[in-house]
Amino acid sequence: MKQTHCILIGAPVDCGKRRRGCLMGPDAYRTAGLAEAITALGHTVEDRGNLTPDSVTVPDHPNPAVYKLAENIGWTQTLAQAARDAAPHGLPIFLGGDHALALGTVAGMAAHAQTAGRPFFALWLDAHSDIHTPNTTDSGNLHGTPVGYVIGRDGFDGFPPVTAKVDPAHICMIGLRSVDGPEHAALLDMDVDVVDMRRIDEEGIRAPLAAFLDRVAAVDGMLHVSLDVDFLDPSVAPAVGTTVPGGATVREGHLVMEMLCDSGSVTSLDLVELNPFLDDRGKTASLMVDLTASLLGRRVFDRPTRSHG
Ligand code: HAR
Ligand code: MN
Ligand code: MN
Ligand code: MN
Repeated sequence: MKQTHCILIGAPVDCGKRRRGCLMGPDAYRTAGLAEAITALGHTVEDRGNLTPDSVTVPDHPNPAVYKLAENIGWTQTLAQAARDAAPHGLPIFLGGDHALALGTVAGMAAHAQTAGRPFFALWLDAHSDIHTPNTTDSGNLHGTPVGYVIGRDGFDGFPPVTAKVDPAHICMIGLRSVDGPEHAALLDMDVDVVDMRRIDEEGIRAPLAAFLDRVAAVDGMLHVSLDVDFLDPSVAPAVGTTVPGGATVREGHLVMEMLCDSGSVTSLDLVELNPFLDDRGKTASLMVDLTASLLGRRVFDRPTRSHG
């Protein structure tokens, strides 16, 4: 793939759920050699270090379960701005941090796409659909809400207004196997392309992804990829608080990344939910680095004729 300037942005967000440890994620990716893997592929890397959230104060939320609302709002502001600042200069890679970081990163990248006059798409690689609102979540964990926020659902009072709402028809979710009742109800009402594990079992992971990538390419869309560790099976990626059995295999993960690379459409990436405190000798962090390398062009064996079509 063509030489790319990769901008690493540390987002040690740990307020999107109660189990602590994702704040160590950015440094685990650095320790696992993310920058070195990228430069080995001929790209350039700029590490902007770790961000800290804006400090905001908010009134109590009507849903008493909601956890750390102010901190989540602060991170959303900070990361949306960081995304907009970085996007004109290269490919931002957001090093999480839990998935609450995507309220900011996706909102910011969508705003950038709007300014650039290009359609915006998002690929959600996750066991979960993360389409709650602060009103519908039982757990109160806001890492379950980023999709709800960026498509403009109600209930995000106090958060920055979403200036560039993401069209649900421009979202593809792959790997789903844990969807709450209110999320299921919301998804039935909209055109999100839901590729749950059953569809992967029946159709393979290639066909639905290829169809989505063709839609993105047809309109020269900008594609944001949000890769949640729990997309992968916990046997290969144990370092996550919300493991769900029956996830993607290592090879499915690499195939997705290789197809994304071939598409040439990816303009930003989140690496989320890594909890290094739960890892097994760094194996999850290393796998996430390897998957990122596949997205950026690492190949075992290149055939000039290979494509996703
Ligand atoms: N749906 C559940 C909840 O809202 C679990 C959400 C878990 N989310 C993540 N990210 N781990 O996908 O509490
Ligand atoms: Mn998630
Ligand atoms: Mn998840
Ligand atoms: Mn459209």
